[in-house]
Amino acid sequence: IQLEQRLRRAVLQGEFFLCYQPLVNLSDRSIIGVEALIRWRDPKFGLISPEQFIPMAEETGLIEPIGEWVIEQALIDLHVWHSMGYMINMAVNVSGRQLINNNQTDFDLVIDKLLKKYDIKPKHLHIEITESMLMDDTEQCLHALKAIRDLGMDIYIDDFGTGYSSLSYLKRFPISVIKIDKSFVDNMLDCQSDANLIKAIVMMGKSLELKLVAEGIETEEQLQFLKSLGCDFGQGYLISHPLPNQELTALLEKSY
Ligand code: G
Ligand code: G
Ligand code: NA
Repeated sequence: IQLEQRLRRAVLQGEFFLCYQPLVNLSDRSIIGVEALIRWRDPKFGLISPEQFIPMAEETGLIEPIGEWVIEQALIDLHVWHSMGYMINMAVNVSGRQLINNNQTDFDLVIDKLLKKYDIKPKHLHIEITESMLMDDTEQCLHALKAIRDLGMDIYIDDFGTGYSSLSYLKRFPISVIKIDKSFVDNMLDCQSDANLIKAIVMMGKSLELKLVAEGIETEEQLQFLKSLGCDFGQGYLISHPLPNQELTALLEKSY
């Protein structure tokens, strides 16, 4: 209850900010996009991890205003980068509660309005959802995702391989990108079965004409191995930690 009250206050007082983690092309390490990651700085307790407050936000419905704030702030920053000539993509994490919400407003309409407000093309905004989300309330979820896809946005499936994935979801839902969970990348070079699993995911993704992102790349060896398997894109501390907007701007200036 205490966390819930603090979270309500955080929404009203704007205690959130975003960090952006680059996503690079593994072949030449060029930055093709960023993932927006929310941060909460509580005036008394300091930084609180999204792993601690997102579940509470989902339970209480506060994820709806928080999630909308995330998309708007991400588009405000993306508008700045685009106007500087950095035509990168923006990926935002979206909870099931945002797709299937209570306030009778279709998620795609909310997004469409924000895209127009900040003059961003739908192909530059991507949505990350988790495998487990596809398990819940499938029909409504499918409907909402198709509407987003019809706008021209890409949908990523996050933490792939950790949930109860049924491969049929990949066909049934309008997914264009698979993000291989960092737990597999962590162990890949020491554990043959994790390496084989990644190989299998990459092969399957390719045969379904999906793009592949590996998360949690921390070493040069991991990057080279993933590249040799044919994985398209990568993210991780080797490339960059999640950065506040001004630091991301500096990185873009340095990289181009
Ligand atoms: O950035 P960090 O590693 O602390 O993120 C932890 C988790 O919180 C990740 O799994 C990430 O997907 C989730 N997360 C970060 N930002 C958001 C957000 O804006 N919305 C939702 N729903 N989840 C987020
Ligand atoms: O589940 P999701 O992919 O949204 O999680 C993103 C989280 O992973 C972020 O909180 C980010 O800080 C963290 N992260 C990103 N890159 C790395 C990495 O190379 N190593 C580790 N341990 N965590 C990472
Ligand atoms: Na994510």
